[in-house]
Amino acid sequence: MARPKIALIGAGQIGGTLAHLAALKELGDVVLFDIAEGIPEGKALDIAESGPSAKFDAAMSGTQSYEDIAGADVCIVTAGVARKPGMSRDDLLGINLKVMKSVGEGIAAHAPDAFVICITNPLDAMVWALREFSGLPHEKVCGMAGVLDSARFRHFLASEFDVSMKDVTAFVLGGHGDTMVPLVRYSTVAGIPLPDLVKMGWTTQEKLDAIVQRTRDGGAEIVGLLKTGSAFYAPATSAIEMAESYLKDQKRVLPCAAYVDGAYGLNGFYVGVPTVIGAAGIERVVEISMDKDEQAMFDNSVKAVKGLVEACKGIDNSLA
Ligand code: A3D
Repeated sequence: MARPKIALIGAGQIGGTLAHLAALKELGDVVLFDIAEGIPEGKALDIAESGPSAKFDAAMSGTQSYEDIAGADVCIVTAGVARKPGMSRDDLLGINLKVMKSVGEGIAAHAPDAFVICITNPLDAMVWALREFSGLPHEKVCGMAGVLDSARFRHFLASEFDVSMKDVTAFVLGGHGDTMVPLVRYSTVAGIPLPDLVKMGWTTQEKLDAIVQRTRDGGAEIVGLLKTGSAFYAPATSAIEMAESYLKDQKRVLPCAAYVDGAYGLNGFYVGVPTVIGAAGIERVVEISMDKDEQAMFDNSVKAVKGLVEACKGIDNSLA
């Protein structure tokens, strides 16, 4: 059987890391697409030359032509601009909306059967716009944010408790941004919910609140340190986890920006929710019950995302 084909639209910091990880994990042959001449070709060749030492079998190529993504099984989209210090994710809206239009049309023309994972910010609005521009089925287009946000939460919790990150599960809902909703009640260490761990004296409520806030600010913390761009290792690793679940029909339960129609009282809207990712794409949206405070935070997050979607419609008439 031929290897799967993975098209990476955008060969910047995240795109290059995605290509490297896909190769190391032998997920398939990789095509890097970018408008910047030489960058995708150079990264593809560099990674291919690491193959003999890393011992992977995967073809790597770079291109400026959408024709070369033909028949891709997975497309991961990072095309656009990333945040610089002082910029919010929402500042990127106008620029990246135009990019989503060209990317959506390119995918529709050459890889209409692909499972598409959008990473470009502001995430929840861009994944919606990308789906609109591409016309692909809703279950085949999703956004990566929840896996990253919950990985950050898990990392901070594991450090606080001095336990393995493998035994920490965490739950983050809502939009990717300042209004994201880390759900403490559904986050555990080996099945023990965080509120119980506070009662057991493993941490204090104040420390837990600080970790929740650090998770919300996780992207900005990295931007502040790097100064020239935003996070890329963890975002790429998160998207690869989602792509692998699709390609291998793992049916992992992963939070992502998915099209929600019916659940959570939403009618046809992209927002961060727990999903099952398998061979059919987003196979299920998992609806959990929320208490009053959690629901209020989620509603606030949905409102923020709705505002961004409306802003997109104001910029591009074809979306209205
Ligand atoms: P960067 O290294 O700047 O790469 C972006 C690439 O896109 C560059 O190589 C550009 O040449 C290319 N590009 C620009 N316009 C086009 C186009 N029309 N077609 C094809 N390629 C184009 O950025 P990055 O890789 O660090 O980040 C990429 C995106 O991911 C940004 O929008 C970030 O804000 C976003 N991001 C999202 C998360 C989430 O958790 C959702 C995390 C980190 C970054």
